Amino acid sequence: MSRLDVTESFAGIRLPGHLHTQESLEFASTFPFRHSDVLLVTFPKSGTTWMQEILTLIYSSGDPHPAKSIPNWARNPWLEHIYFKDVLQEREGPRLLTTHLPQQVMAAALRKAKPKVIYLARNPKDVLVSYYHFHRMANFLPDPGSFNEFLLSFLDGTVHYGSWFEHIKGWLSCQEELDVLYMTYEELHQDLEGSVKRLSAFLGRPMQPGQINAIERHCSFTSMSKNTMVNCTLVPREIMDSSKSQFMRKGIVGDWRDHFSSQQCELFNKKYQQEIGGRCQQFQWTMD
Ligand code: PPS
Repeated sequence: MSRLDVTESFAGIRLPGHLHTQESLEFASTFPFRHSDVLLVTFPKSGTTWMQEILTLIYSSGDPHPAKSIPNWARNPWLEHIYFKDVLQEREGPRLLTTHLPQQVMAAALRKAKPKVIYLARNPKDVLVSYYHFHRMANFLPDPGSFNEFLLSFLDGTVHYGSWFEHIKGWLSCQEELDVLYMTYEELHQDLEGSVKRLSAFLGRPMQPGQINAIERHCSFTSMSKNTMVNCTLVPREIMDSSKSQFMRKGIVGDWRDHFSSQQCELFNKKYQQEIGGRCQQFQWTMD
């Protein structure tokens, strides 16, 4: 385990060298997708792990065994991670894949095979808060500084994985040309059963009521917090220090209210208005 202090630059964004190399990023951007693939796309801290778990359970027809015995990075691997090639080699059938990369990096590869894409978004204020705490515990990310310093970097788009605003605008722009389902973290919170039904319809995987109940049980925050295949407690402390913050931290909607001052809120809302305006009106989150 190395390269904790290395930062890679790719397509104008910075990424942790612990997880990525130029070669792994290049491989992701030219990945030969199959039409049967399912690609989960998120900006970091948008509920990736939650959706990976739900997708695992949809494809196991509600059987929690794979989710409890295989780490999420092996069953829903990130295209851009160093280990991706090795994990993928053993895979057959519909492949569940994950990426944090922006649309402009992935668009060409996706246009060819048109796999199913699920874009999961979250209120960017909660993303920022979650990302800030993640920076405190993940030693492969830079020191976040104060919350205010981190907020300014987030607004500038200089945090690792780039600008949240560019990420969502890019992925929203391709709804005509790709087979994409847009969902939100807030929607999963509000109606997990309805969200699973929407997903199963999109994926063409009909689910029985008992299977949906099993997914709801296994994918609750409490249950996932105890699952060592997703809660990162098996990651050595020099890489992720759970004494500073937990990976499965709070799992709530609106935690930003306990972090933002009114000035920070005003600054954030101004940027949101400039960059996003009415683009995300279909998403269930509030900026005030
Ligand atoms: S990462 O590092 O990008 O893969 O992180 P990601 O999985 O996208 O986001 C982590 C946040 O998602 C929360 N989480 C959940 N919330 C509710 N229910 C469930 N089951 C769940 N699983 C993960 C996790 O707690 C992180 O959010 P915060 O706000 O930090 O608690």
